[in-house]
Amino acid sequence: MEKVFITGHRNPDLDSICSACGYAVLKKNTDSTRAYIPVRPGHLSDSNKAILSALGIKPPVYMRNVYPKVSDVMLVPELRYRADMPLTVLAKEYSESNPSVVPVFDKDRFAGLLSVDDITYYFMQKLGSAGQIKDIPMLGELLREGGDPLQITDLFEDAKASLSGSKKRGLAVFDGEEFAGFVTRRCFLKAPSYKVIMVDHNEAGQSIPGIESADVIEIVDHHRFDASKTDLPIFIDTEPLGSTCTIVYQLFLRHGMMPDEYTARVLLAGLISDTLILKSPTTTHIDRETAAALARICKVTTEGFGSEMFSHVESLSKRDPENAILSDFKKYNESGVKIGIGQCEVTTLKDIDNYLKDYLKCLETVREKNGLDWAVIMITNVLKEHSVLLTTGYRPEKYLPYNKIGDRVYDMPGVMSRKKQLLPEMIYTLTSNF
Ligand SMILES: [Mn+2]
Repeated sequence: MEKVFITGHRNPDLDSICSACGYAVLKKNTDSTRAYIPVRPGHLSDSNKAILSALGIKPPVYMRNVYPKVSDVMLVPELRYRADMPLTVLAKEYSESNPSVVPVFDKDRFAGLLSVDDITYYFMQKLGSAGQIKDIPMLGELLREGGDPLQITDLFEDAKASLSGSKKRGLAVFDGEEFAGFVTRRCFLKAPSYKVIMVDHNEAGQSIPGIESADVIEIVDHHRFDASKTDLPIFIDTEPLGSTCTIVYQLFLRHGMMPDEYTARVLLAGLISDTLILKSPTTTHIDRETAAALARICKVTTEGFGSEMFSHVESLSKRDPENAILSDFKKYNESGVKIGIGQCEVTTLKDIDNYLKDYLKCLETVREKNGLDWAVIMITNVLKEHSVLLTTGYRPEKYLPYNKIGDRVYDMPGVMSRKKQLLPEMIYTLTSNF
């Protein structure tokens, strides 16, 4: 069955994780012709791991990239020819399909790929030295040095280059130590592309590596729209709602379906997390109604569910700064300026002096490592609707409309949303001529 991978953005937050899982359930319910597999292209933060495990939610599998791999094009032999078989056993196969290579086995162990060149070479050598051929050789006698074998996870393009750079007609493919199949030049005529549904993001730069070589067949998102051009018409549902999980629930309704209790809990977790317990200004009445409906299915209250969730959030003083900053870090390119904005949720800002210095220092490292002009992190108290902004030194920083409360530190009471509140202000400082 054809596989479709459903992925959120690279730094998977709970909305990304949960909308991918929830949408996979809806897709399975509405289309049985394909296998829908939720994946995550990045690692979960410790807090999110703790939240998911407390809620009994299984995170999607990690997927490194969607570049086509050797395993997508390799051939798996139907028959296993053994080294102690005479060449005559190949006569039928050669007259029917004229294979360029045939894998040969020594009992169960892979012995080598036998190519038509090897056979020709053997007979030419014999004719050259003896002037005639008396015996029919065994397959094992015909084998010569093979090229370097590939691994099933090798990328299509790399493998194609290895094969075309060698004199061989084919290369063996291994899964670790085990023989898995082989490739010939014909396998590389056309690169296969993975089918992908993007949720909770639509920009290729934030997506799973290799997205440019994939077929994006759907987008379900609630961010500003900056998607790549597609070859075919595709299903797109982007709405300015508080979470992608809200949109996924609305899509359940559109199909005349209700999520089961587990899926409702998954969607509610993403919704509560992205809207910061419905307090973020990104929250709409549709988010509130959706949260209420999902809470009813799970037999919980939104508030109770939210406080339980956020009680698993670790204090920033206990976390590794780089890890914390990067756990929910988004990059933007605005008027040629490369910006990175991280957001960390906390349940108090009182202990901020304990870690402020370390985080400011680390923010500079993060900026440098990522080739950014400007990096900031907003530390948001989700219970009090209050954030503090730490920033690297960057000239327009002083035009931000917030109270400076320390060197490269700003107070942002009431600011909860990176997307709706902070990012527009940062863009404004960049595009205005002060
Ligand atoms: Mn989201």
